[in-house]
Amino acid sequence: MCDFRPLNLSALAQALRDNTDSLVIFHRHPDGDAIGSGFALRLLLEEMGCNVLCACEDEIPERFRFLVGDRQESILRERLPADFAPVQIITVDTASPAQMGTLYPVYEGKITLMIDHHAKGTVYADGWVDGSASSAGEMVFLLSRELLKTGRISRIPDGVDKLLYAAVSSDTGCFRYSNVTTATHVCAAELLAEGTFDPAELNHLLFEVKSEKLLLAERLGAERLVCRLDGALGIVTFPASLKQKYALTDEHLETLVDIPRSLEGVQVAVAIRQPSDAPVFRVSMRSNTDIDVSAVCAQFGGGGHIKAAGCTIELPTVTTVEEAAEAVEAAVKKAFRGNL
Ligand SMILES: [Mn+2]
Repeated sequence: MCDFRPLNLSALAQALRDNTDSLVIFHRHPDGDAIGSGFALRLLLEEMGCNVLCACEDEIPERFRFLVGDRQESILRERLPADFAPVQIITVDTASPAQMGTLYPVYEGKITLMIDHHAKGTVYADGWVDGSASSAGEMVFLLSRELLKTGRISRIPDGVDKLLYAAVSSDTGCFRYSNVTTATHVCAAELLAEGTFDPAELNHLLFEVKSEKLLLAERLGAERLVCRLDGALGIVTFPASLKQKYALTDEHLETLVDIPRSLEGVQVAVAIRQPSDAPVFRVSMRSNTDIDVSAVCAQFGGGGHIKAAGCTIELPTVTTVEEAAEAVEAAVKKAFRGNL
């Protein structure tokens, strides 16, 4: 067993090295928080004289491309320059080694620091973990101001505040979720204070603009919404056959869970999608009350936050999305007998 040191903000800032070849890693299937906080940290480290690249198991989804622009063409490991040999390796928004995919075995034991806001993770490096922070973006925001205050950088680099606002806004559902605190709003206010970006335009791009395919996926999903447990459990299932019929990608199916989540009376919202013909089912779960859906997902080896969690169901007894839905219903019942 390795003992990793928990660090606070000031210790983390001091542990950052300047003028060092560095790599910033964030979790696979990257979201706005991972991309925003990861690329903001990259710019901060560059301001400290580091040569920095970002890496992830999966490419940046199309809808987040506008955040990164031409800063880095690809974040896939195999696309990094062959002669790039980082000695400072920092992860953001990455709660466990599994979330790094194949990057982890490559960099195992070499990860310098982790910065994360997931309360229930597997610590794999020295670092700053704060389960009360809304997002990794909120933490990197505090880091950016600490670096400025202590003279490690003389200015906040162009683009950092917009990336951090995008990160915080993404992980809080545009400041609507229960992870929003006073500190989150203070962070957002300070990011806006410099007037370096247009928050209305940014939130429009993050939350309102949808591709035709995404709208199609939402319509198909809404038609497949079923309720169980007297309406307390809402489930949308999406089989591989439907995905193939309409030429949809996984990216189009990532927000399906918002459909049952918006239905009146639903306490636990579930989306179950089947990425390919194989009997493997990806489950997203949201809680509209104080029900801990990470405990439900843990029954299938998954995890996450109390109100937002996920897992993969891959069981010999489950071969269809309908069977996966039954397994989820049983798991929800088991976890909350009497409370639903
Ligand atoms: Mn996050």
